[in-house]
Amino acid sequence: MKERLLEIKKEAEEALHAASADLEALRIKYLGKKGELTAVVRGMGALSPEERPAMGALANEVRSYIEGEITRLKQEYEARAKENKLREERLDVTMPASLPAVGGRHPLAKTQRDMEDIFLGMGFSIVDGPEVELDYYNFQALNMPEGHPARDTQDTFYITDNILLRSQTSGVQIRTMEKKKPPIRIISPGRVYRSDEVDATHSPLFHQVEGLVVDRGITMGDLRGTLLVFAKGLFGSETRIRFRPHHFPYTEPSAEVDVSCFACGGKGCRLCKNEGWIEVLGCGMVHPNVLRGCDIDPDEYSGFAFGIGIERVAMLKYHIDDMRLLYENDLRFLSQF
Ligand code: 2NL
Repeated sequence: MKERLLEIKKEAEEALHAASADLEALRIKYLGKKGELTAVVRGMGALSPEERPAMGALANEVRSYIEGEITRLKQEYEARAKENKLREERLDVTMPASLPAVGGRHPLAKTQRDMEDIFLGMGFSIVDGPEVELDYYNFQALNMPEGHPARDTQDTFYITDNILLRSQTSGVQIRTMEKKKPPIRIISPGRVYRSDEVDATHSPLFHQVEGLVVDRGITMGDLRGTLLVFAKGLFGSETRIRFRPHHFPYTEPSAEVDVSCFACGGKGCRLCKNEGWIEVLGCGMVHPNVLRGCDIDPDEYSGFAFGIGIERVAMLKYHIDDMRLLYENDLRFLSQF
């Protein structure tokens, strides 16, 4: 029996110290109700009274040795597991963070904002309106009745006979004149649509800022002064402007406006194609028929209006030679602004 007990002790010792030891399974194997040590102790009844105490002491020693080892090893395992976990989860809070990529404003949005800020500074309000518009507000109210030649050249997207995608933001301004008595001083920035083929300078969707001022005694001098402040604000304080006669059905007289080239100051360069001047907008005095249609008496009030393409200004300012770049959302392009 003594040999058996020492054998159990030795066997348990080896099993417990094996690398893959399952401590709980070994505890059951040796110390459990049906365990090996328990089986030996049960057999002690057969011993003589003289042998029993020594054998009992040895059995107890083996039991407490196994129990002690299990407890010790369990603690050792747990301590090691905790240490590993701490090591794996360690964070170096002094490490430099990887910064998230920061976006920027789109060159078109930036240009529109710059333009808005200049007009806000002159006391204009910004008004918004529908992109799906009635024929009346896009054409008729602007002195372009059915059959007017200016309608064909504009190649408009019609949705029904009298509903269309606006080809200019003027409808917003007509509504303002219908609703509000002068003085009126507004700009209407936004998307406009024309059925153009896509190329380096055309897109079926583009952006415009239109402006309108109506009050008693408004003259072309006011128009010129307003546009000069605008041009200096956008292209630099040295900028000059010039008016060239033109024709729009909704203004009379009408003009196209050039700014002195902001790249060469007017001497002539690649940007202005050696002209010294760059065309940026169209404008004029609001046609009496337009005022009358909004119930504003042209004998009492006068006004001026203008329209500026945002794409064209953005392309000039940022030296963009192809309009399509503005719509492709290629980050290699956009991240340059
Ligand atoms: C251009 C320049 C222009 C207007 C837009 C306008 C609006 C009202 C009344 C009169 Cl409500 N005019 N807008 C005036 C002149 C020019 O746009 O190049 N258009 C094709």
